[in-house]
Amino acid sequence: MSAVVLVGSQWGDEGKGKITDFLAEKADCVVRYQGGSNAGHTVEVAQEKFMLHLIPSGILYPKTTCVIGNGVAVDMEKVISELKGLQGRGIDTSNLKISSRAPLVLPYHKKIDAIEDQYKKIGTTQRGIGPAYTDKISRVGFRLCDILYDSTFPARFKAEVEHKNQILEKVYGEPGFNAEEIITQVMEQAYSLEKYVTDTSKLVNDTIKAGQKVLFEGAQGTLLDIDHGTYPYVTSSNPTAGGACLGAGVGPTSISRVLGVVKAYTTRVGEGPFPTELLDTDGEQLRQKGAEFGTTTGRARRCGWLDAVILRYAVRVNGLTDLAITKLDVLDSFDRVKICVAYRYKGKLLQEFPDNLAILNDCVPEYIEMAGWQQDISNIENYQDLPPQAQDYIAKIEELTGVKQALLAVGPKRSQTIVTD
Ligand code: 2SA
Ligand code: GDP
Ligand code: MG
Repeated sequence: MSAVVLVGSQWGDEGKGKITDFLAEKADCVVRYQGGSNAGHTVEVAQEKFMLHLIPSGILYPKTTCVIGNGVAVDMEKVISELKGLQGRGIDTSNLKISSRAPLVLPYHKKIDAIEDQYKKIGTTQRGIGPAYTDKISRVGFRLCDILYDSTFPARFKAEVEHKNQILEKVYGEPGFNAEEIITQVMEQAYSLEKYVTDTSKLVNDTIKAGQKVLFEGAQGTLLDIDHGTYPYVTSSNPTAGGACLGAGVGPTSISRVLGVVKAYTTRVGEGPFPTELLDTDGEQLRQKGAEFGTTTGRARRCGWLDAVILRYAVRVNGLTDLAITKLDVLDSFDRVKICVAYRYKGKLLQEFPDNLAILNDCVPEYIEMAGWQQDISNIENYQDLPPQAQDYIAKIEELTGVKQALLAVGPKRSQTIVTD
């Protein structure tokens, strides 16, 4: 049995797209299980760069089935445009499957997201993700199967648009939507995607039972998880490993490995606490060398040193079995690098990641400092050829987390990946 969950161990943008693409060569099926078009997963192959948002990062391999699972918030307009973009670049997208049960992101969700973020100040991507999941939980959402197979859809949808218009007009003083227009629009979109729509839980379970390899591709990261993250500065889904079971419709007994993708330093995009954030030239150096700008929105990402308190927490809540460390090359030019090993809070040393943001805001990182390697490592192909300081840095991460590294990325391209296990 081989079903691997790949999760972001920090605040997202760890390089999950790159690692998924690398592993997808040997996978029969790659499954997205949560999030939506807020995600931005970058895959670079030779001179080509692909930015994927809803479509799994296995799509570049024609033999790999790519699944958008029932846990993903599906914006049909975005799926259609992403498909067109890939097809225009000669990518075979016939291997895509979309869950008939996936909740839809509808035009009013995007508008509500943009309006509400003005006072909630989470710094969302404004892709309608929070409002779409809110409707799912409130049981007023719509799924692809509702549009495609249920004749009561137009009437139910019209009533919901009218309800949303009341909120938009009366609460926010904004114009509402023309129900007839958006009914026609969403029905056209759903029918144009119908050939991809299926019961993906059955497909994924059958694939696992047949002894084939399935890779679950997490979006965002552990600290953006609605249950385990830095609430309320989180996304509205479960990027953590448990989310793969719910968002793909598989049981936990199917999962054999949970690979945590760890960026060699830390970044965050959006608001919320960030203990190791660097507001100095070191932070700027990480941002420029690491090209730390949002893949979906282009926003500058906040940057800081690696935080082992966060990583230990990620090991715990995801049950990480091994690590894929990425972007080690970004640290190449530093003469010394730091790792946060604990937090100091009101004179006490905290080893565990706090639940409360008031505490987290007052935590001061306790750092260890290590020698940098000051050498370009982006062309190194074997682990033994890495400078000793870089090997020490990795060994320290393994020691602090208690988890071994299996993969190492030293550049954005597929070829810049070292298998170490
Ligand atoms: P949302 O839109 O409701 O999910 O926003 C809630 C918080 O989740 C953060 N978030 C992300 N953080 C990192 N990367 C994400 N994807 C894009 C990328 C982000 C971008 O790959 O760079 O382009 O800006 C992502 N998606 C959501 C978000 O910043 C909020 O803090
Ligand atoms: P994801 O959301 O986790 O898939 O990550 P993003 O694609 O949003 O951001 C990661 C960025 O780092 C992308 O631009 C990748 O091409 C790039 N990247 C991934 N791995 C490496 C690496 O090892 N070194 C460098 N320099 N860039 C990398
Ligand atoms: Mg990203």
